[in-house]
Formats: sequence, C-alpha cells, structure tokens
Amino acid sequence: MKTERYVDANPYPWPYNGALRPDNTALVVIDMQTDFCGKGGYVDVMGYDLSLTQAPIEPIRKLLAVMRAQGFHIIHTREGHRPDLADLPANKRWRSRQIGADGVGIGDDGPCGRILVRGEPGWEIIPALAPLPGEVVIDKPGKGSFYATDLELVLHTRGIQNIVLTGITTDVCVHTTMRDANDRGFECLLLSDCTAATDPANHLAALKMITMQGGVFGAHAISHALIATLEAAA
Ligand code: C5J
Repeated sequence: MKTERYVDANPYPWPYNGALRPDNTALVVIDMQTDFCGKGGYVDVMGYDLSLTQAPIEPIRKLLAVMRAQGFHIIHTREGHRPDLADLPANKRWRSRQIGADGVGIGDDGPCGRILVRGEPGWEIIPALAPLPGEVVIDKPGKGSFYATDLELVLHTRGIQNIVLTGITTDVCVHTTMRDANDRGFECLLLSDCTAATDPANHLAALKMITMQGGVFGAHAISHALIATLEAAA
C-alpha cells in the first residue's frame, strides 16, 4: 500500500496526489548568488535593500539539511553570462544599466567582479548555501531555469515529478521557473519564507498569483509545513 503525504499549503494540500517522496521530488535553489544577495553584488549595486534577498538564506539552509538527510534530489541554479557576453541580449544589458550607480550593468565591472558573468566572484553561489559534490548545478543565461539549459532533461532522467522552489527573486527567476515547470507537467510548491523579492509587495503579489484558479501554477507554503510533513514520515 502506498502512503500518501501532503504539505499544508495554499490553495491545496500539496502535492495534489500525495506522492511526496525523495526519489520523485527535487528541491530547487534558485540563484542564491552574491550578485543577488551579497554585499557589492548586482542587487546591491542597483541600490535595493539587501536584507530582503538575504532573508531566505537561513530558512533555505535549514531546509537543505533536512532534505539532504532524507535523500531528496537537490538542484541549484546560477544566472550568468559567458565572459565574451555572446549570450547577453543587448536589451538586457541596456536595461540593467538604467538603474544603480554610474550606469554599471550586467557584464560591467562591479565591486565583486564583472556583474553576472560566469566565473566572477559575484556570480558564485554564497558559501552558506554552496552545492555539495554530486548536486546538480544549472547555469542559465535567462530568468527561467529551463530556457537554454538541460534542466528538463535532468528532471526527466531522474524521474522527478515534484519541484520545491526556493531562492531569489520570487517575482522574477523563481516565478518564471515555476510557470515553466508547471507548463511541463511538474507539480510545484513555492516556499514563501525561502524566497524573496527586491520589493516586498511583489513577493506578496507573486504568492497571491499562485493561489488563483485553484492553484494556477501549483501551491505555496512556509518551509515549516514541508519540514513537519517530512519529519512526520521519517
Ligand atoms: C533577476 C533573479 N531578478 N534571479 N534575477 O534579475 O530573479
């Protein structure tokens, strides 16, 4: 007999079919890079409040410990461009230079090296959430984690059906990834305390959007709800 397990989530107990297991579920940690939550990174250079994008670090760290111990798939993503910027659209670069100090944008020199360029210090995942050997790291040039990456192939190859989304930012890379995953048939849960936006109102709006139409992209919950379900089963 198969045991069903659900997380207390909004707008429905997640996952829809109760099939929550380490073999079919991945924790995806999106873009927890210095450029998005560290001093001197891209978000800092743009002048946003760093405490907002730093808030999910500790909840993600705790969740990683629980899910690693139970053998769940762990996947990290990094947003970044080739050093020759051949994969950086001109409009993305132009727009990034419209905000922040001295017209500095993606591809330009900042306090943590060239902004959002692969191999630079600012592009690295922060040490507190560093991937362990064997964990998949997806390098993506865009906001969504599926575009121009092999994420979908990795998920299908491993038989993953459920995706738990964490990371930054809720309204941009996390939401784009959730929407794209949902369209591909994955069952998605976004954790509200393990995500953050550069604008708190955008974070709340992104959560609300998920709850429409019976859970239009999936569901959201706080990480304690997921941890409670996992620990009850352990
Ligand atoms: C952004 C992201 N906001 N990781 N990237 O440019 O959300």
